[in-house]
Parts: sequence; C-alpha cells; structure tokens
Amino acid sequence: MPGISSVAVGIIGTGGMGTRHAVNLHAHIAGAHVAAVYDCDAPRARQAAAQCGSPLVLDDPLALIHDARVDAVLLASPDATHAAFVHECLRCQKPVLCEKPLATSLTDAIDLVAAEDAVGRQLIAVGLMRRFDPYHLAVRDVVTSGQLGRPILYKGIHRNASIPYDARGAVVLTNSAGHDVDAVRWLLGQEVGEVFVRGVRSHRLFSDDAADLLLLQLMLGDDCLAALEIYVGAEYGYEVAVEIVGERGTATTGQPDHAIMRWHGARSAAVPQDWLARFQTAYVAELNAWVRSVQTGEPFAGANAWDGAQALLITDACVQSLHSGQPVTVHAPARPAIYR
Ligand code: ISE
Repeated sequence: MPGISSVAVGIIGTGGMGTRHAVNLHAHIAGAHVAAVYDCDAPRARQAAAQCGSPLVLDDPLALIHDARVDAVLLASPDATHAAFVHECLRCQKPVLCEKPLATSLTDAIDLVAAEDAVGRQLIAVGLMRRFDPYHLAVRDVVTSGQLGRPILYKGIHRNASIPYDARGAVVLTNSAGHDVDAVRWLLGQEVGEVFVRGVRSHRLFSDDAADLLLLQLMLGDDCLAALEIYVGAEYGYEVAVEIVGERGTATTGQPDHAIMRWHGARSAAVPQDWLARFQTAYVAELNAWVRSVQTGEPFAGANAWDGAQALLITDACVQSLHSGQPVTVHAPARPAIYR
C-alpha cells in the first residue's frame, strides 16, 4: 500500500486489548484511522467504536476482513480464532497485526508461515510488544554493543496480578510465556535448543491441575542459559523484568518510573496492575511501526509470523517438558527466504 496517506484499520475483537489498540490508534497514530470494528458482543463493539471516532460497526468478522473500506486488520479476538482470521487476511493479501499468540497450535502456526511464504511477502505482524518497550530496547542496545561480552544467562520474571484464563500450565505457556521465549530469542539473538519446565499451583484453593507458577530453564547453544519465572497468580500486581548476565557485566530493565512515596512511616512505589498500564508506551510504538510498514510496504520492525511460530515451537516443547518431567530438545526448522 505504498503512498497511502491514512491506513483504514479494521479491528476484530474489542475486549480490553482490542479497545486499547482502537483508542491508541485513534488518539496517537498519525497516518491511520479506525475504519471498522467487530466483536461477537455487539454492544461492546459499539462502546469501543464510540471511543475511537465512531467507525463502522460490522456484524461479521470475515466481512470486515474482505471489506474494501478496510486496508489492514488488527486482530485482538480470542486466541483460538487467530489462525483462521489470519489465513483469511492472507487470502485477500491484507496486512494483519495479530495479537500473540499467532495460533494456539504449532501445526496452525507452521501452516500460516507456509501460506505467507506462498504469498511471497510478509503480511503478518505479531503483537509481541516487549520488542517496543524502551526498557527492553535499552537492554538490547547494551547487549548488542558487546560491552558485556558474550551473554551467558538471561533471568526473567513475568508476574500477573490475576489469572485471565484457566490456570493450567499449557495455557499459561501458550498465552503468557510466549512473550518470554520471544524476548529471550530477540534479546540474545540466539535460538533455544532445549527446555526443561516445572510448575506448581501457587494457591491451594486452585484446582489440582492448576500450574500457574512455572520455572522454565532454557539452553541456547552450548553455553548460554535462560531461567524464567512465569507466575500468573501473583496478586500484588503486574511485573516484567529481565537481567542479562554477560562475561563482563550485567544489564537489567529498570522498572517504569513511578514516584517513590514516603508516607505514614513507609517508603513505597506503585506497581502497575496489568500489562495495559505497564506496556502502554510499547503498544503505541508497536502500532506506529506497524502503520509505517503498511504505508511503505517494508517488513514490520517487530515480530513476524516466523517469530510467532518460533514462540509456539518453544512453548509447545515446554508443555511436553511440563507433562513428562524431562528436558525436551527443540529442533528449529529451516527459515524460509522471506524471513531472512
Ligand atoms: C496477556 O494476554 C498478555 O499479553 C500480557 O502481556 C501477559 O503478561 C499476560 O500474561 C497474558 O495473559
């Protein structure tokens, strides 16, 4: 779509994340506007529309994808619907920003990569927004500058205040840990070769099969480790942090700046309660980069379908490890030319 002055975006799914994207697009992104929205809950779609310039409210997601008034699609519907909608976007060759995960099964993700490869150019962007977070970008700059020497350990924490879905380990891995394994690949510039995962339920009142606190141990090449805590029932708030240990030093994501308050004999700082608050800057930067890529026809600077599929390849191995109690080897397939 090179030359287009304002990209008409159709949004599928206007829950918390979709509405945040709609409002961000409307309020913060030059060169794009919300042209249409769809949600299976029509009043919710109308509510979102009222907050982003009163675009069309459509009652069929496939009609939205095919609508000639929509140039590009932003997908924030439930995870299980992603693969089918992305396929539809590829069929009519429309750029799509799909919230993570790209799909809920590895097979579906591999099919999407093959379908995009057959189209011959990148149309799929995946919403792995940590790649646009200023704190993560600062760490990446230090790592790629070589000042720390060779990275030898990635330590990550990822805590959610409450569980937004069922707390079984497989869902936690696909829906939440996908961010972490993507951040490992992106920050270290290396592929994961082996995973080992343990999980427990954090609260005894959770069902017996809950595993909302997971420890992931990853091996990258022969000489680099990653240790990830994924804890989605943390109650006190939402936190994501990373420390990279190199041969000669470390780099850590500073926490977002909040006022330190001294009051009633205590010193405290607020903790964000969810990802919408913690990653607002990243969501806006991600949208900006996506809109520019649609306007210029250049590949998106964030995660592409290949990255989305790699996240599923690794979390799929993590599910196997969690269930078997054994380390699992990850075999990365050859990367198609359009992603090189
Ligand atoms: C949620 O879907 C997100 O994308 C958040 O960034 C993540 O922290 C959370 O665990 C997911 O459920």
